[in-house]
Amino acid sequence: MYINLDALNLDEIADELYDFSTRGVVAVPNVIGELPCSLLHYATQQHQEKAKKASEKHGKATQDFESIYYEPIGMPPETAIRFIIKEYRELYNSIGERAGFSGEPNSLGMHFYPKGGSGISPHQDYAREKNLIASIVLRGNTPFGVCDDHDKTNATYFDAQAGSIVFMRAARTIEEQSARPFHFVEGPLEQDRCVLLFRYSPSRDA
Ligand SMILES: O=C(O)CCC(=O)C(=O)O
Repeated sequence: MYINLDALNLDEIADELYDFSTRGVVAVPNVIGELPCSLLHYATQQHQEKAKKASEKHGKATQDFESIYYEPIGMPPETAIRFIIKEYRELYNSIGERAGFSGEPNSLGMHFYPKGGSGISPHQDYAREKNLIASIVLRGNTPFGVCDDHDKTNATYFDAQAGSIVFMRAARTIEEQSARPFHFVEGPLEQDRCVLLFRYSPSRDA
């Protein structure tokens, strides 16, 4: 297993994410051990040469990373990535059983942030992404920021070292769309950062 389920209290995670008095972000450290994290990082790096620099401005957000997205996810050749896809799907379902959602993650993003770069400024993820978003941190030590708006009002920071999983609420229903968390990765980054991002949108299955 790459994901250490003992590090995750799924009841608590589900309760907190969909408790609308919270901001809807839960970051859990040490979910992926050092060796699996290195294997995953190595496998993810094999995709970096196909990654493209993200446009500097995206809506109101500014961003500084290279990325590549697999939608639908398909079957990447690297065993480590196949394992994490399978394990994350199971984890998504386990949280879904507790939080009343279904579907199957159908987007895998890989983000490569350079050391010294400016990260990504506060933004909400797209409304089409549903239920749950997860960022699996494979490299880096940049805290994960959460705030109220594009100006970082009331910012708080979660420890999100390599090996962490950051879970983010996404809307399960139309009524929940207004509660999508504003989040950011603040530069200048002390270390390179590499993450795997899992998302689900029913529109991608259509
Ligand atoms: O790098 C991360 O962990 C988050 C990326 C992000 O905010 C996004 O893709 O919307």
